[in-house]
Amino acid sequence: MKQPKNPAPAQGEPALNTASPGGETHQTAQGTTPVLTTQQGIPVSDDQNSLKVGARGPVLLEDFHLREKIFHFDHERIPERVVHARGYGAHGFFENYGNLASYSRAGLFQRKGERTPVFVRFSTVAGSQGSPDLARDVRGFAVKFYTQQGNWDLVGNNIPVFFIQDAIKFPDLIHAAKPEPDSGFPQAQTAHDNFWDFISLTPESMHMIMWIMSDRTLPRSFRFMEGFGVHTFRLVTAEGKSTFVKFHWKPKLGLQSVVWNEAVKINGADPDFHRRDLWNAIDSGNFPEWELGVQLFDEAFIKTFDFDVLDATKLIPEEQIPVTPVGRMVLDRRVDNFFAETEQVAFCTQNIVPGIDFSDDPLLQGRNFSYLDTQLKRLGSPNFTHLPINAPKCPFHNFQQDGHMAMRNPKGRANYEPNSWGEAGGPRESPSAGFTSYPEPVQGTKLRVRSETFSDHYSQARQFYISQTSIEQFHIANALTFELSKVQAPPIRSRIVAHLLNIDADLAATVAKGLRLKEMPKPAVAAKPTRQDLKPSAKLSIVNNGPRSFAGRTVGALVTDGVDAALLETLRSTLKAEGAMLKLVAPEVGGVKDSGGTWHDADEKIEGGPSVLFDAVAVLPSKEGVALLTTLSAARDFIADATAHRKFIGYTAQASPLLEKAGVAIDEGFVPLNQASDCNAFVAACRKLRFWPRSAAER
Ligand code: HDE
Repeated sequence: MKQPKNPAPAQGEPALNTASPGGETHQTAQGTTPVLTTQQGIPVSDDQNSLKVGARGPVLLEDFHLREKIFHFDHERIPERVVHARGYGAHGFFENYGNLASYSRAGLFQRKGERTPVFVRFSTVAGSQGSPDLARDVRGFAVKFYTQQGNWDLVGNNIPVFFIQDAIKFPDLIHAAKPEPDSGFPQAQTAHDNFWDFISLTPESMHMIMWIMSDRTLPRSFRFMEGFGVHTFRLVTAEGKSTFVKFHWKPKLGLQSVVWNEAVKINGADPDFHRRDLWNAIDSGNFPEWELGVQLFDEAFIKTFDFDVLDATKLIPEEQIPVTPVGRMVLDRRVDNFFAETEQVAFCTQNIVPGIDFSDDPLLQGRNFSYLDTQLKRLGSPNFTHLPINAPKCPFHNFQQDGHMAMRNPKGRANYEPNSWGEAGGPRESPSAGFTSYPEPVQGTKLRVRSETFSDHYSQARQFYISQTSIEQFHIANALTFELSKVQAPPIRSRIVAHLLNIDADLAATVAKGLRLKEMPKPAVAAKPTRQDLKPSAKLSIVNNGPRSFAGRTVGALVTDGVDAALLETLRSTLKAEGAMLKLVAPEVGGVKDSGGTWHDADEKIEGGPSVLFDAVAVLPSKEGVALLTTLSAARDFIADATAHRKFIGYTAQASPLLEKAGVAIDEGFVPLNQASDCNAFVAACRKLRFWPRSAAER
């Protein structure tokens, strides 16, 4: 092919500069580079200077390019989501296993192996758009399925229960959790008076409180967390048979969380830790994957179940109704543009397709009103479905027209029906293919009341707590003590301990001691006494449901010039075989020369790559290199933090002066890496993720 006369500059090279009296940079269109234009398509000659009277004179109002550019910039922001403002999304597909067809007529569940495109957005709830990723918070797990019968939005969380039972309490809950209205802080934290004041007066939240004080709210990454539809839904067959269902997402790589001290430090070192993780995983071809599972049950189960399945503060233990996998979801494409896709995606709980239906859960019913309303506010027009990320990927036809930013309007004369224009008259109803609500018989007195079947607020909170390993119970007690230590009003602290007494006496005593409560309160008045007969459920623990391999995880290796070439090579290949990654952390980002003289670019400079960013670490300095590292506080912190966070640490004999300087005691979580053959033992240890026995309290 003939080269253009002035080829476009290579990537990373600046475009040609042309001289100017003011010395500013002008880059002019060359070769195939497009010419810059205004929104109206008018070519721009100079994008560096506004139109003035003389070089130093006032700016002219007729400068339409300046005005258009600034006008557009002024209007770049749309209101952030009132909750779940901070989020990150990716595209992928859902692949149907084929075993749900006898329960639902939904198209995506009919043909085995069929793939349905999806867009997923993960989020935190309380923080604003710029808040750090590792706030202690529930994570949103919202999935939009672009099915052939329209969009189905499963707008779930990474926790299977919720704080409240009735949507009317949602504004109060969120007001209490968000920054206090007078001071405007704290950001992205529940550790403040208003939140705990509200909670102390809302006993229905106690089950959720156990979950949010657990490590579930500190996920290591989106890839290692479960998702839940939370509410009871219905599946409906073509013959009209209904089965109740709860939806679950199970991560292929197992569950994993970070510890609190680590979370606090990650927020400083990399506030984008979770979004970066998702981006990098997809970018490197390690596509995150979950299985969609269902708990199916009928009226007969509902009659015998201990709790009301319409109460979103309760779950159904998997021991009672097992989770059946019905498909898998793979996220294999990152967004092209964060705003267009992740920010503008508009999930709506009321987006369901034929074969799926709602239950009477009052929280779900309230949500069905809220989501459509919030999208109008956020996206500014009832035409938000015209945005590509929100538009169905199946054929769709209706007579809705006009409004702000309408990209599609009906063609021809028919914009109503019934009409008598025959073929040209546009779309018509379909009693057979169309959505029909399950004809649930409903009758009753109009009442503003909470059902008595919702009144047991403590039994499942206790069940969750006793289902945790002692490590996790310790973390829950620490989290409660920390959060309540930030509460200024002592009566609020006591009221929470009073609720804990209805959950577990030891937990209440530990928190009371941690807060140094002068007096143990009486247990909170309970609408129903706590049942002591609910058995632990192993699926509720993260530690019990961790990975079996180190796949998808990362080792950070601290290296210097002279790092053992064979060791580094073997460590890299052993990790690769495991499906894990190696990142090099060096005194300078330019990299290091190994013992064989080969150059290795570093991924991080030591100050920018603290050990909190990795799942395990390896310390591989040369004899000369370690002398330098011992003088660097970041290198000492690297070791001290990895030790304090109970990580596995691979180390060479040459690393000893640094370990000594960091003041750490060698234990079985430290794996010697003296020769290449030691790498297997190190990676095998890493599969356990943490060496918990390092902390006496977690043994
Ligand atoms: Fe939401 N929720 N929510 N929520 N929610 C929103 O919709 C609301 C609830 C959840 O990534 C808003 O588009 C009410 C439970 C996720 O874009 C808003 C109630 C669960 C997302 C809203 C709840 C969720 C939202 C704000 C009580 C888990 C983010 C912006 C009845 C099952 C979706 C928006 C995304 C977002 C209302 C309770 C999950 C205001 C009224 C329970 C994952 O409409």
